[in-house]
Amino acid sequence: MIDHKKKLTASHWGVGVATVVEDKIVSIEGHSGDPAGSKINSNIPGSLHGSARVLRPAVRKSWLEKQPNAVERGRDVFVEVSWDRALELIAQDLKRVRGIYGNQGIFAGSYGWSSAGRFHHAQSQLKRFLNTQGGFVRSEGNYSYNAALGLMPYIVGPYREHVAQATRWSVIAKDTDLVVLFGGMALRNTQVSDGGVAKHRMLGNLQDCADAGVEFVNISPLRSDAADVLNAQWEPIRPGSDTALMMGLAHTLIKENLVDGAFLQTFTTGFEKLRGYLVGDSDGAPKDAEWASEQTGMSADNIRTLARRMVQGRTMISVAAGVQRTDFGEQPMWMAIALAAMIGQIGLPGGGYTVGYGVNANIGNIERPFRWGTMAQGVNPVSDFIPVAMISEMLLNPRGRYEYHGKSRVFPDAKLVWWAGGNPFHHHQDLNRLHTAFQKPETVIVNELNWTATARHADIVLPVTSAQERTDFGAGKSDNALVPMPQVIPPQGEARDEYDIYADLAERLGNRDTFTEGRTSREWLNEIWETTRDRADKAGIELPDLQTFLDGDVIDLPDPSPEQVFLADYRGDPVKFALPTPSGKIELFSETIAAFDLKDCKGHPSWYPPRDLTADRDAAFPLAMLSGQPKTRLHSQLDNGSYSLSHKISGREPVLIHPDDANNRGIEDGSIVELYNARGRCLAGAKITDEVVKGCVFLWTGAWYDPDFEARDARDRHGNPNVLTHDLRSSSLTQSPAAHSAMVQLRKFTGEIPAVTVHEPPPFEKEV
Ligand SMILES: Nc1nc2c(c(=O)[nH]1)N[C@H]1C(S)=C(S)[C@@H](COP(=O)(O)OP(=O)(O)OC[C@H]3O[C@@H](n4cnc5c(=O)[nH]c(N)nc54)[C@H](O)[C@@H]3O)O[C@H]1N2
Ligand SMILES: Nc1nc2c(c(=O)[nH]1)N[C@H]1C(S)=C(S)[C@@H](COP(=O)(O)OP(=O)(O)OC[C@H]3O[C@@H](n4cnc5c(=O)[nH]c(N)nc54)[C@H](O)[C@@H]3O)O[C@H]1N2
Ligand SMILES: [Mo]
Repeated sequence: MIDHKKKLTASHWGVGVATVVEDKIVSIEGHSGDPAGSKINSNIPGSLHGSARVLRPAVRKSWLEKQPNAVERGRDVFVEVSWDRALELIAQDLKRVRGIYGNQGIFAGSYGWSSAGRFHHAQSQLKRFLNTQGGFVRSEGNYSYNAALGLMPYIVGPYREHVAQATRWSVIAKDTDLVVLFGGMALRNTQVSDGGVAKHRMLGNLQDCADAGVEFVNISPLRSDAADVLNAQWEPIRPGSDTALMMGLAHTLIKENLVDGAFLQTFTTGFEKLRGYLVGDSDGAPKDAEWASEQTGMSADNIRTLARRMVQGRTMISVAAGVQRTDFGEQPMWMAIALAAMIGQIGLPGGGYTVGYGVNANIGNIERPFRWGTMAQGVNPVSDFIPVAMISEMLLNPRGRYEYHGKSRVFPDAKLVWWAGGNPFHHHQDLNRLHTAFQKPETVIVNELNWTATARHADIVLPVTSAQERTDFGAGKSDNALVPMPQVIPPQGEARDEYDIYADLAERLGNRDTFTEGRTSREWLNEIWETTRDRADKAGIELPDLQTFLDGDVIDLPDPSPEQVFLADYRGDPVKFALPTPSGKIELFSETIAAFDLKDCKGHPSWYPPRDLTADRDAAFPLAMLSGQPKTRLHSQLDNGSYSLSHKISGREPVLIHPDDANNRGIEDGSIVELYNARGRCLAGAKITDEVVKGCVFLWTGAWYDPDFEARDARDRHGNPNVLTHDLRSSSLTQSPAAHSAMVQLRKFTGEIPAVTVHEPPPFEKEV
């Protein structure tokens, strides 16, 4: 029986059961069907009802007064206005920008995770609306695994399809002897899956592997990147040195005659060229175990021993997505595939490689049995786009040139920027540079739940409903469950559904029906549900009507391929299942990439040390800073919720520091510290622990950026690592973000500790 005081809700981190008292969510419990529900849910009540909520439409004062440069974006005060006024301002400005610059003047790449729910998806709604208004410049790719998306088609095939075919953890438990984890497989990250996850299976699966005697090696600067149950051997290497380690392993295999020549012959192309580089024929520098030890900090003996172990039994090589979110992040993936090919177990149960285990809850666990219904976004009449991580680059260099996949392209000139469902002042690197770049457009519009730094950098801020304030249905992109998302509470303040906002805007622009097709949001939801129902029917599964579904419980669907083994078909028949690469094989040398003649990505995997390290070796910024995903929230979402706050140290994000690095600097556990480099500085709370390798500090991403413009370098008071990261991309091949490659210095903060201000709303003024 469903208790009607309690209602289901879905988020990217799982299903929750909300208890509501007087129209407020007071708590959210896990769902009984989930063996390991996520505590991230407990951020929802505090954040939805928190003081940072955007409650009314607001306009930046200088922009409203038509003196847009009077006060910088990000520092200005806001004037709250009526919905009528806000929509009229937007309609007029859209007409103005289109009239002068055409739709190429509108940038609405709008990257970000927004919330779960098939219909009220922020980007889809914005894109559909702008498509009915002549289009917009979009962005391509993501911040998660962009180097993989870009590289894989040249060398093995499309990344998304391949990772969906990852060998199942149940197969690993049965067939694998050794799993070598580059970048670990952080259990904390498997709380999350895009669109939702109804059952958290990962801990159970890892426990099964451990019980079956599978051995794990965790090659990562952070010990806790491997779950405790795995009892993994820890090899803490220097960040950004994985390619060198893999080369040392490969060199050992070559030297000791342990390479599977028959596999290389049948299934790959280009090995001889790579071999020439590894043994030093092509550049006079053999990439042997001693050389690799220099680069990585792992002993040469341990490298050789690991290489031998990898050919003794069935070995799975896993590369975490974080490892490719680095300078030259294409290389460790390519080299991992080369290493797996040399071992010769690709396509065998439990052997080969995977890039992306742990990037979400479902990789290697489950897949959807058929595709869910979706709201059509229509066609974008503007074909221009930018690679997603070039946002600052684009704003600062309108009409400038850049390289991308061997082509020279030209940046658009973005005059109006619209962001819905993402937080660039969380996700982008080098935030001081982004702050400067955000001064460039004529108009910035942001739809938000909360007064994030991005909202504070807007001219017009629209308050939108949260997933709990509207009716929807949840279904993760890689999950096998359908989750009712009935409206749980009324909208807070004057927040509105984005669909209704765009319908009214389209009306002001004279084409409401083109956007709505005459339907209400409930009618659209029904349409999407009916499409899902039809597809289920074709798969032999009966689903109820929408209302019955919304009144009911989670619907679990079957797993389409529980025994999946990645590339088993290719191994079985390399002609019939030829790979979609130019040679039809795994390309250890790519003629296509070689022909691009790039400095930062050659025709075969190559070693490039991280950029900050070569620039600042032994110099002012000796510590490598990692900034992985936080255990206590999804990115920056709901940062002012109770679970997220409970881990902060005096209100700052914790930074993990090795005891030796702390002692040298007189830092005690719980001290407030200042991290800095040539790009910026921030405060954080010291957590001293030997789970992080000496020489490396780890600052979780997602603390809302809180710049103190009166302090040096506009020091962030809160602990946002992206004031320190560079926004150079991985390479000119894929132009991917490289957040994990940054060098910093650290000291105890002795000044007066400023209060964190970003969890409170910005200053408002009345209109004069
Ligand atoms: N240093 C460093 N930086 C990183 C990373 C890293 O490892 N290190 N990781 C990168 C990765 S992998 C990613 S994916 C990105 C994530 O970057 P984002 O996806 O931009 O981060 P989120 O915090 O999820 O931002 C989503 C925003 O949408 C808002 N929102 C939620 N629901 C709705 C809605 O219905 N409508 C609207 N309009 N808004 C809504 C939330 O309040 C939030 O502000 O960060 C990247 N940045
Ligand atoms: N709780 C929670 N879970 C999440 C998210 C979240 O925000 N919160 N975000 C989700 C998203 S959008 C994504 S894309 C995934 C990201 O999933 P991943 O990309 O796997 O996660 P990261 O935390 O960036 O990196 C994993 C680990 O890689 C290690 N690492 C970093 N650089 C290097 C290196 O050069 N070499 C080696 N060997 N190791 C390195 C770090 O120690 C880090 O802990 O997580 C998802 N899951
Ligand atoms: Mo991501």
